[in-house]
Amino acid sequence: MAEVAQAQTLHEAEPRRAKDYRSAVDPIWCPGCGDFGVLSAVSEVFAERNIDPDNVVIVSGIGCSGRFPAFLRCYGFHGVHGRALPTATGVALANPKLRVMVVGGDGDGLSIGAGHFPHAARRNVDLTYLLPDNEIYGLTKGQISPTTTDLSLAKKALSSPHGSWEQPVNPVGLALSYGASFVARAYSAQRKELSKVIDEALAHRGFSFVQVVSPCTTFYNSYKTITPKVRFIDDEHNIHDRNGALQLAYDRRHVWLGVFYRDPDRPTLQDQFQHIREVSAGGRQRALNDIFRQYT
Ligand SMILES: Cc1ncc(C[n+]2csc(CCOP(=O)(O)OP(=O)(O)O)c2C)c(N)n1
Ligand code: SF4
Ligand SMILES: [Mg+2]
Repeated sequence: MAEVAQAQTLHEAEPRRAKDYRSAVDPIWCPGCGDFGVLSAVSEVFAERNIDPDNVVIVSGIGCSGRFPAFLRCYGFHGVHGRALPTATGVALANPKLRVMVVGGDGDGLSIGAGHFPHAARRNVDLTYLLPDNEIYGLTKGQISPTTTDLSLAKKALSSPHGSWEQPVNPVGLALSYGASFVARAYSAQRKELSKVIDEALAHRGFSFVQVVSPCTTFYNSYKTITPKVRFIDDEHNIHDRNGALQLAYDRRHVWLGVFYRDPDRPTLQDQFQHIREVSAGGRQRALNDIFRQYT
């Protein structure tokens, strides 16, 4: 009953505050986990935009970061490992009016779920994909992930007793190569910039991808190695130049933060489906309801 009463207050109260978007469930993340910053930034941006929680669906992967929907007061779907993007694509197509956000970690999105990333990006599904990247499998206690760059930071990595010789992937580089229409990187420890980037990602029509560097204090504490490398993308960077964006993404000396690339004009998958609906409705095909009526 308390939940119902709170939900009613949320609809009546204007303007909404960040805490209005938080559920009654408190995160059980470890102290200092970068995901706290990501959660705060998301709820702040929702509040700044006064987004109606009834129109928001958060679809998450499995992992520490995958617990997101439990902590937010809106619709949520915590599905199976690596399948957040196809699930979210279905949600976004079924009701294009919804604001769909996907939250999933580096393991979820770049290991088991890696096959879905290119297709969501190239189809330009209108959703926002936040990838909290801690360079480790946090939930399963510290195995190396596709983005692990420095094994000396991995506290356990019991699955790699002889070290790792695997080249890490670059999430921003991948998103750019896959044809994402909005690509950005943020850092959980740079809260102001993180909120700004999430805000811009939400404002974008199309597939907006944000890698959020989000250290795992328990199994891969990268704050000290990342912080000195941080640089902010300035206005001189041409945001419409994919090749220039790739160069920034693969700069090994620095961790560039901000928006790398944006193409606001590409039709979304939802636009294409709407077009097909209109073309078929205007042509020989009959609406499904008409067909069903024949058999009732
Ligand atoms: C099909 C399947 N395989 C493996 C697992 C075990 N598992 C759960 S979370 C996870 C990786 C989590 O890493 P990441 O996506 O980076 O999230 P983090 O916990 O670091 O936020 C794995 C391998 C699972 N739940 N389901
Ligand atoms: S194990 Fe790592 S990623 Fe998971 S809650 Fe703890 S600090 Fe965060
Ligand atoms: Mg991870």
